Formats: sequence, C-alpha cells, structure tokens
Amino acid sequence: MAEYNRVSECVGLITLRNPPVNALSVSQGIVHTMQRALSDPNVKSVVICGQNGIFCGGADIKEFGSNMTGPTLIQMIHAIESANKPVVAAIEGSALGGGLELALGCHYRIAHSKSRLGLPEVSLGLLPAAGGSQRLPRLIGVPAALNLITTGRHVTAAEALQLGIVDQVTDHNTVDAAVKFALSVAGRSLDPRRISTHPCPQQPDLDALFEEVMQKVRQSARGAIAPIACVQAVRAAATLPYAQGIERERELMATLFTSGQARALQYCFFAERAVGRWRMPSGARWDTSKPRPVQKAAVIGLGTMGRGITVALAQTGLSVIAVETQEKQLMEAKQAISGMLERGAKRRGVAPALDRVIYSQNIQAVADVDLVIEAVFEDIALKTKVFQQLSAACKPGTLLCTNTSALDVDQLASETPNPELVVGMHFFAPAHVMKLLEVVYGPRSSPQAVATAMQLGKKMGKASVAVGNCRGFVGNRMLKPYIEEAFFLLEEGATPELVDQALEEFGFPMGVFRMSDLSGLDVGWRVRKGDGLVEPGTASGRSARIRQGRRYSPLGDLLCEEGRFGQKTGRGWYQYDKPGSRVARSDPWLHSFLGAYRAQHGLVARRIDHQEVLERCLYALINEGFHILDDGIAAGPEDIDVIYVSGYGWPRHCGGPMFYANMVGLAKVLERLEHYQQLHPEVPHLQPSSLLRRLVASGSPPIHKWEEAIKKLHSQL
Ligand code: 3H9
Repeated sequence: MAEYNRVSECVGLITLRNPPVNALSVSQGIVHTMQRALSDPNVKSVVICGQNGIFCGGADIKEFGSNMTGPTLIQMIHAIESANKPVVAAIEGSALGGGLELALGCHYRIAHSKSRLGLPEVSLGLLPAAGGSQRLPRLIGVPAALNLITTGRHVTAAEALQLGIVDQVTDHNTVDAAVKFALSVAGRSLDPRRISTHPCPQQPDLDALFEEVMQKVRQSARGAIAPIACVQAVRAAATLPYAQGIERERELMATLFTSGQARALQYCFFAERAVGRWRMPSGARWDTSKPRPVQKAAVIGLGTMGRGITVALAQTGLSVIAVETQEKQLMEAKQAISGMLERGAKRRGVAPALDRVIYSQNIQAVADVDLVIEAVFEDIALKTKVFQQLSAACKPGTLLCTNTSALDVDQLASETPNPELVVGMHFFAPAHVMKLLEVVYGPRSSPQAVATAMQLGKKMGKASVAVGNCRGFVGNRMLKPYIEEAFFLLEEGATPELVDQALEEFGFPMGVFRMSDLSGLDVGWRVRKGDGLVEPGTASGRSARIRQGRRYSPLGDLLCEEGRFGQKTGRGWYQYDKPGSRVARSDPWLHSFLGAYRAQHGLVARRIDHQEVLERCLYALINEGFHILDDGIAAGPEDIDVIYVSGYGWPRHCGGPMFYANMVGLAKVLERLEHYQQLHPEVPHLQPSSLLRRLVASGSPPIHKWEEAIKKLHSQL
C-alpha cells in the first residue's frame, strides 16, 4: 500500500506502507498514487518516504515464487523518472534492492545519517533488475557500481554521499528535510536529474577493468552465477544505450530468476530468520520464553576459543571478566585480546573496548556476572570441576554455558545444583569472526536459559541455532560420515587432491583434506583415541580396518604417528613450505604412502570420479541430517542448513545440505545411498535413514512441508 497526502500546500507526500520493511509488492497501488500526485495541479513536487523509519527493503521476496501480475517495478520507476515535477526520495532506515532502485528513479535523494543503502540482489541469486544495474554506474561510475552490485554490500549514508548516490545527509527528520528540499527545487529543469539519460562516466581501459573484475568475481563466486551476471549487466550499462542496457538487464534477470541458485539463496534468507523462531521438543518456544537481561559476562579459560569469545562479548558492549588461572597464560591472553579488540575497532572505525574486559586469575571474580561461558580444555573431568566451582561462586540464577564442541552438555548440567541454568554455546574458531553459534539445550535446560543464549548470540551478530544435545550436536555429527567417506575414497584409489578438487568445484572454500590440514589432524586423532578406535598401524588386511563392528580407516592415525599434523607441522595430507605456511602442495611422499598402505591391506586402487566423491561424501552427510531430524535434535531442515552454510562452508547458492537434497530429489538421494550401501555393507552411515525412506514413501514433500510431514510420520509410529 502507498498512502498519499499533501503537505506544505504544494508537496505531494507518498508514504510506502507495507510492514515490516515496506517491500514493493507488485499488487501495490504505488503507480496509481504516483499518478494522483503528478496530476494534482496544486502539487509542485513530490516526496516519497516509507513508514516506520524504513524507506524500503526492495521487491517482496516472498512473491518471487508466485505468479506476479500488475505494473512492474521497472515501469513504475520509469514513470517517476519521466515525471515533470521533481520527486525526492526521503531515505530512512534502509533503501535496499528495488528500494534503492526506486530512489535512483527519483530526481533527488536525501538520506538520514543512520540509513543504509545497497543493491543486495546478488545475495539472493539475482541482479538489480529494476534499472539499478543501469542507473547506478551512470550515477557513480563503473568501478564503484561494480563493487556495490557484485558484493551486495550495504553502504552508510556517509559513504553514499561520498559516492554520489545521495544528494544530502541529515541528522534531523528526513521527511521534513526532503519536503523543504522539494520546495526549493520546484520548477527547476529535471533533465540533468534523470539518471537514465546520462552516459556512464568515462573510464579508461574499460575492457581491462571488466576482465580483471570478472576474473576476481569468478574466483570468489565459487560457482555462483549471479555475481557474473551482475558484471555482465554493468558492462551493458557501460557500453550500450540505456534502452538496450535495460533489455540486457531483463534477459540476464530472466535466467537468474528461475535458477535453482536463486531459489537456494532466497531459501537461505528466510531460513536465517526462521532459526530465530526456535522451538524445543518440550513445546517451549521463542515467543513464549523471555530471555534474562545480560550485562555482565565471564569467560573461563583463555585459550584460542576463550579469547575469541571474550572479544565477541566485549565488542557487543558487555562487561567481561576473563579468567585464566595461570599467570603467564593470563598475560599472554590479555595481550592477544587487546590486539584483537584494537584491530577490530580500527576496522569498524570505533574506539576499542579495552576497558570492558577485566582479567583475573581467580574464578571467584565471577560472583556478580549474569552469564558465564566456560571454554577450558575439552576434558569432562576438568569441565565438571569448573562447573562445580562456578555453581558455588556465582550469584543465584547465573546462566552457566559451556563452549564444548563434543562433550555431553547434560552430563555437565547434572553436576550442578541447577541443571536448568546450563546450556551449550558452541562457538566456531575464531569465535569473534565466525558467524555460527550452536545453542545446545539438554533435557533439563530451561526455556529461559535457551532464550537468553539465543538472544545473546543474536546480539553478537551470530547465526544462532538452537539444537538438542547429542554427540557432535548437529554440525560435527554430520561432518563425521563426510570425513570418513573421504578417508574410504583414499583407500579405494582417490587422492586428497582429487577429493578436494571435487568438493571445491562443488563450492566449498576448502576440500576436506585441506580443511583437515588447516584445523590440525591431531584434533580428530585425540578424539578417536578417546573412543578407543586407534590401534598400532602394523596390522593388515580387511579385519584391521573393521573396528567396533564397522569399517574404519586408520589413514589419519598413521599420518599423525608420522608427526604429520597438517599446516602447523608443515606436513599433513599435503606439504607446506614451512610449518604454519598456508599454501598446500601435492606431496609425493603421501602418494607413495597411500600406495604402500593399499598394498599392505590388499586394496586395489580403482578410478574414482568427481561424481562418486560428491555422492558419497555429501549424501552420507545429508543422511546423517535426516537422522538428526528424526531424532528431534534439529527442529527443522532450516536449522541444519543455516549451520552448514554459516559454519561449515557449504556453498550458500546450494542452500545447505537439506535444501540440496530437496533440489536433487529425495528419491534420487535414497537410490544412491542404497547403491553405495550395497557396495559397502560394513559402513552404517550409508544405510539410508528411515526418515528419508518414509519421506520418499509419502511422496517426497517439498522442504517447507518436511516439518509437518515428520510430525505426521512420528504420530503414526
Ligand atoms: C529486489 O529488490 C529485486 C529488484 O532488484 C528487481 C525486481 C524486478 N521481501 O531482516 P529482518 C522480512 S530483491 C519480503 O529480520 P532487520 C523478513 O523476512 C530484494 N520480506 O529485519 C522478516 O520477516 P519475518 C532486495 C522481507 O531489521 C522481516 O521482513 N532486498 C524483505 O534486521 C524483518 O526482516 C533485499 O535483499 C523483502 N525484501 O533488517 C533486502 N526484507 O519477521 C532484504 C525483509 O517474518 N532485507 N523481509 O522473519 C534485509 O536485508 C533486511 O530485512 C533489512 C531489515 C535490512 C531490510
């Protein structure tokens, strides 16, 4: 809806009204409202604003899947630009996508100093197709427009002014400023203000610029098609007359609009918001559970994780007590945390929050905090002791959170007098940078504790996902079969290079072996030792590779026995110039080691192609995802997908593992799992999950109906 009023006698004020973000719905009457303003003889100029402090969040993404009819955005914007009365955009809050394109069709733009502007269509698998790809380069030049359109980044009002996107920035009431401005420009010639009639500003060596940008975009896009289409659209703006450029924009958009990638990226947009509406199997939910206020927090243990968590909390504005019992480690941590806070503040152009952190060797210092995050070494006895100390030291009601990535949250809770106050907050390293946070609830965690941890995660800017308590929670539990399949593929004839290349071409930033070299091979080794899986490497044959009743590959253990822990030792699945170096090079030693290993175990190497790598690694991971849904550890597929996209490098344009399974087709995933299970009966994780079978048997409902289908299937059991 758009509302029309007359203000100051001769200014027509159009207010976009479509909560929550005034998205431009095709069914809206903006065109009619605009026509009313333009045909009103008393109106000399027009101001467009949005209600509730937000100009416009762009086209209505929810409508993209439906049959859209009515005047298009592009026609509406064209009508505004062609108007014979000045039209001024009064930008508050956000002007994004179609919202900014609408503003670019206006003759002038006034922005509030706190507003943000951008063309983020690329992150939805689209391009700014309401003339934005053609007008922005004409307004601010090709290099700056390419940057904004291919990255989708939002700019502040100050940067928008500097770039020339807006004409004025105000700290006061934007609509009042725009009305005043509109009065002052009434009657002036509008020709110089119609952006589409301008040529793009001259740019030396245009071809070289586009070649360079295209190369950069292809590299960083990792298979995403929208950034490439964005470059092509801007190229059209730079080289063609406006009408032809618009036609090119339309053609490119038509291809993107119906693409699987656009569907995946738009699914991610809504999934990221859906995970905030968490619910627990007990029936507790986000909208009926009130979080407790958290102003003061403590972090116990200042290793890599504890340092990152301290920085994340302090940057969010909390006071933090950072506890490390050893003096030397405390001093080192203080120096490292201060450095991180200073660098972060410099990047964001704010003052570093150094004085928000108080360092202490004494756990008693946590007496008056609202929440504690324990980040000591992954050892259940040590963590239990810390939890008991915390229970005694903290004021009643303090929330006790553990940053464990593998231990049993419920076991820790049971060691405290108030298990309802205990939740897991599983951060990912580096904790002040990585977007993902798994909030792990046990059967006794109170809804209020979960609500508080979820709210804190949101404040820290994390994609926070509430998940149930089980070994590895959601992310690491699904990673296990993925990694194991990669090991098995090496045994059967693949190389780390082949496996990584297949996964990187799929869109992961790093294949499983390069990733393992980065995080350290010793991490998994320690876990496998703890599980009693590691045995001396001298045994041979099939029986040496069956442990605890299932196929096991000791390859990772053997590398660790050689001291090959990955990048930190300069050797792992690859070789590096020196310890700590990041450039992985193929290692002839590793290839002959694999040959000798296969010979020792009577394995005959066969040719393995990329398709098999993808099917075995990804479908094993997805299969575990179905087990997780069946167990109720994740409430819905969106939770799993957000975890994988924001924490595990799953390519966003493939939507996350469960969305990907939905795209490929559940029947196909089931058929391939059955195929590989027949070939490898000793691998339980290739045994299709019963939920997957039941979903296929019930007609493979689309992903947005899974939750309902799962409930129905469970009620039938
Ligand atoms: C486009 O414009 C294409 C054109 O170039 C060409 C067309 C031909 N549509 O994020 P929040 C919902 S493509 C529908 O939590 P915030 C959102 O789902 C569009 N719904 O709030 C949520 O719903 P719920 C390009 C939308 O204050 C609620 O609004 N535009 C849209 O943290 C609140 O959202 C973009 O990519 C939309 N466009 O942030 C901008 N936007 O409460 C996308 C939001 O049910 N939007 N919703 O979960 C954003 O970046 C942020 O929402 C914004 C507000 C910064 C605006």
